[in-house]
Amino acid sequence: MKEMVINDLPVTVQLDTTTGEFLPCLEKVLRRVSDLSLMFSDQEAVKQIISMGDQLVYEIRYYPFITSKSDMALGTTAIPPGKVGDEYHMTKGHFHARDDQPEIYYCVRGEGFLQMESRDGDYHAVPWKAGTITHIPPQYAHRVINTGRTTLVFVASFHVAAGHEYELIEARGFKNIIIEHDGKAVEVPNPRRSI
Ligand code: S6P
Ligand code: ZN
Repeated sequence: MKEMVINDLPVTVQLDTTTGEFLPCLEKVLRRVSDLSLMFSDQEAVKQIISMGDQLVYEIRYYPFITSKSDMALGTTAIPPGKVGDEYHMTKGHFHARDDQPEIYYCVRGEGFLQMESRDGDYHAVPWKAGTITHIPPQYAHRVINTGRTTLVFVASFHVAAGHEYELIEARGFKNIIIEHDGKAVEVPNPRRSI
């Protein structure tokens, strides 16, 4: 995240639950297929999509509420519908770098799954729809997948100091992947984990 300014006064923002945009917003990040190239199973599809213009997979908006004594942050993520090969659009997925940092995710639009997995392989895939709120405990990697036909939007609440660690997910992914099969979302074993 960008340089942060200390503000000890209350801050209120207004969220558009259709788009995930909120105002005021301090930072916006776009992630395209090339930013997730190691995350998708179908590497041929990844190469083809990048060569054809590199489609958008999701947008993130952040507001770090930095006071002189605290560092809560708000993030919203909007994942438009789409696939890479048979795999649905999804976030990269990460652990928090600090081992004492949980997070709350609140789905405000769309449908899909929240995958969570601890470092020693305790795996959960929670079906998600508007109104679902999940507490992600410390040291559970987390990834959201949009299996629906509309944009999936969720709100995240976390501490800036939690940090992001992407390496283990880049190296092994989650236990299962979620793909479209005969028009339906199905969970199948991650081929990278069965080697
Ligand atoms: C931060 C929080 C979210 C994600 C965002 C994108 O801890 O979990 O704001 O950063 O949903 O996901 P990713 O895996 O690309 O960081
Ligand atoms: Zn997180």
